[in-house]
Amino acid sequence: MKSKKSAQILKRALKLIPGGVNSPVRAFKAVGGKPLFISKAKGSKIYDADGNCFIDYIGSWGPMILGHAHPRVISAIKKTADKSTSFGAPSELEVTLAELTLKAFPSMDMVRFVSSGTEATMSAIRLARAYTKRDGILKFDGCYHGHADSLLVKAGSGAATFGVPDSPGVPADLAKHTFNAAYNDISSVKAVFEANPSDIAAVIVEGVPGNMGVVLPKEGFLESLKKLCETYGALLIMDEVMSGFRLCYGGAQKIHKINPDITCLGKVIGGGLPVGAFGGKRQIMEMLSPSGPVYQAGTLSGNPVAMVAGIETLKLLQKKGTYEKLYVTTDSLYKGILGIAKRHSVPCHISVAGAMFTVFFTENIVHNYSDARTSDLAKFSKYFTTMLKNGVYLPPSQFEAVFVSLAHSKDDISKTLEAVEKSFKSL
Ligand code: HOZ
Repeated sequence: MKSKKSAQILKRALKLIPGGVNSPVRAFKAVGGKPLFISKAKGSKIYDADGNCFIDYIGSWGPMILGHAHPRVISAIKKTADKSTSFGAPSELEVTLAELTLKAFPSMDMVRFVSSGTEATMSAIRLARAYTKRDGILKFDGCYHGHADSLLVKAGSGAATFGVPDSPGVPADLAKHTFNAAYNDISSVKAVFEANPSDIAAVIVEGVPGNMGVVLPKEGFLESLKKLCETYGALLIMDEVMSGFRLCYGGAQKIHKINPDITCLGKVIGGGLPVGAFGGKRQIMEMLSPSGPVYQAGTLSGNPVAMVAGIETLKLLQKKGTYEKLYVTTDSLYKGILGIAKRHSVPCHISVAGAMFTVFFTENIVHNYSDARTSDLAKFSKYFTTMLKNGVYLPPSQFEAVFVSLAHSKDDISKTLEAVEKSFKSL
């Protein structure tokens, strides 16, 4: 595999950008490699600066559910951009995307758009604190909700990958308001509530965690969480930034029949442009400025180009058979991997949620972050590296998810499985 151009760009980048990248996981450090610099992507394929072509299973970490550069999304973006790329003033497109979002998530009466998932969760926490007049929040070890200070406590994703789950720079005075519990362990949640009965403003949980790798909620876990929140007067915030339109059109809350007080969205809702959203019950949302006193704002919030990319993506996702196709493709891929693992006696557990999954190199069923950490990270790095050499671009960390798109063809899946065969043979 040629990598001369990527290496040259990296050399320039390292002088100018910390670690040469604008988001840590993509530096490939966790798998002992060097990042590839991408030049273009189309459908299921991504191309780097040296002209190498890969079957892409990162999909920009979730948003590219239709595949890269879908013609309808691109044409809508171009038409909108012709009318200016930003107004800093309201446009009808925001109302259209709000209508689509609220219809998909009946738990929300109102929504506000922001520019990233981080902004969505950060604002949701502020709102919950204001609404309940409490400071505490409860999050789960290994869950990642973006990089706002209150949420960078025992966090997953890049924070877990790089061993900084409690990042320096987060004031201890703030972090002390973040309580932690073990995912899927309702008794650990109960214990926090019992010790702090009137301190917790909100419990924040990923719809289906994808940032310690994918981990499925145990039967009844989310329901019990909601009940505990009600008992103790705390809000339930479901972070569906990743799971929102990926598990199904309506997210984890539709599948598990949960009615959260606030929902956070991102990724798919922006069709690959920077969009986040948070929404919930009217009496909570109306506390937001300018209706109420809780301040939250953004120059690029509701950006017209981003809104139209989201609108077109959601419209295409509503087509009959869309999710069934995604599930069939995902099933054929992960079941194929399990078969290969069995043939080569590679200990392997795969957690699947809709069109995302994680291969853990462990015999344990992964129910929480400490289970996820039993995965053999050296095996993961070897797996990643062989897959890349054989034309498959996977997330470069054990604590992330593989994202399947509508553009992945049967041929992509068989080529991917051929690469898995080679990779597992060498593990
Ligand atoms: N934190 C993101 C995955 N959960 C990675 C974002 C990126 O590097 O683009």
